[in-house]
Amino acid sequence: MEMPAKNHRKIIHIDMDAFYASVEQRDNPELRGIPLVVGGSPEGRGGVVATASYEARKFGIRSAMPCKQALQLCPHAVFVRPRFAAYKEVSQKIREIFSRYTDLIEPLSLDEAYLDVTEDKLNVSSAIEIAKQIKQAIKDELQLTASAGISINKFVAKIASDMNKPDGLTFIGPSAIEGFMEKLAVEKFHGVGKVTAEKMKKMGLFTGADIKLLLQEQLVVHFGKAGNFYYRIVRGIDEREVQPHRETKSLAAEDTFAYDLTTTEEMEAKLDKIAEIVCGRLQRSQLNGRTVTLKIKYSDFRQITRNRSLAAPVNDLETICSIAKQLLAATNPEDKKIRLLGISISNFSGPETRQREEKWPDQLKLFPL
Ligand code: DCP
Ligand code: MG
Repeated sequence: MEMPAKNHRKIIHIDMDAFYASVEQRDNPELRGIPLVVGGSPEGRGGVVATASYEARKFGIRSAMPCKQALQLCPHAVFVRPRFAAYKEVSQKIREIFSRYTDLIEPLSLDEAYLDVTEDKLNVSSAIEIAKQIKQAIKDELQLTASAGISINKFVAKIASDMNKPDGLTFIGPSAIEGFMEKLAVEKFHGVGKVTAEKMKKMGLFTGADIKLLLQEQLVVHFGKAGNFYYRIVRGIDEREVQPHRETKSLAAEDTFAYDLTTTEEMEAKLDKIAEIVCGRLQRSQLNGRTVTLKIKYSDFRQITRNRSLAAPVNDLETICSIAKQLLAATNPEDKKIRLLGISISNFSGPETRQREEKWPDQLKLFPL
């Protein structure tokens, strides 16, 4: 197998196999080896499939499908409700396993993460070997399987992890990348949603090779800023870094009232509650903010915001509450009826704050439950 050259990064993307369903099958032996659907109930409306065991996938059952349809495809499938706390616990444990090798871990959801192992804490050096060891640790310690994709950038590593599921390990080395990208169908590009994929196909763009024939300017005309990304990615260029913390720009809470507020007393009582929620979130995220913003929506739907920036960042309830009330007082609140109040804190400094250079979002996942 070809090894990444010294000047290349070593990126691993790990994604758990049939995550919720595998945890259920692990914890409930009677659910093993059978078509299992985790999600809403098949009776009634609105229930959707969060995920299905590989046994259920043989019948065509997929994430986000209505449970009713899943039941039609496989009448003997067993349906269970999700247990998010259990999945969160597993998620923390897999992150602990990752952290044995690197601190450059960028979780994308509970069950997947990018790892930059260009330098690894245990001096294993080979990214393929690290991926093998991580998969083995997940098996031994958590009785679950994961699939790994290994390459020199995030984009290719992510696609690779999906190629040999379940329990897969796929390495796409530097010299294979261009050919790989040329063959790749546009709907497999993460970041390209259904709508964009349809648009591309209408333009005769079916694979990376088709996109490669267009000039960068043409791609920008058709796809906006994303066009620049497509231009580079079909050439195997993706310099996005593995970002250990997602930047949180602001934290906010707001409340729309069942009836319009007319007295300062009522408004302040609501602000107390809203401030409590915002502060709780700030403190849990270990963030301090310098700017407090008050949002007011009136009964005629007009909306205003007022903010104040402090000399030093804060996260204590008393300060935030008192600033919000001062901002409110300055708006002559009793002159109008108020239907919504909100408080947001921004301008952070704290361990989570980092400037992100990343411009291209990873595919957003729908969690319809
Ligand atoms: N999920 C969800 N709704 C979706 C997609 C996913 O609730 N539309 C949840 C359930 C999945 C988990 O997120 O178990 C992880 O999503 P994946 O896309 O990684 O799917 P799985 O891990 O279930 O299967 P795979 O083996 O294909 O990764
Ligand atoms: Mg998964």
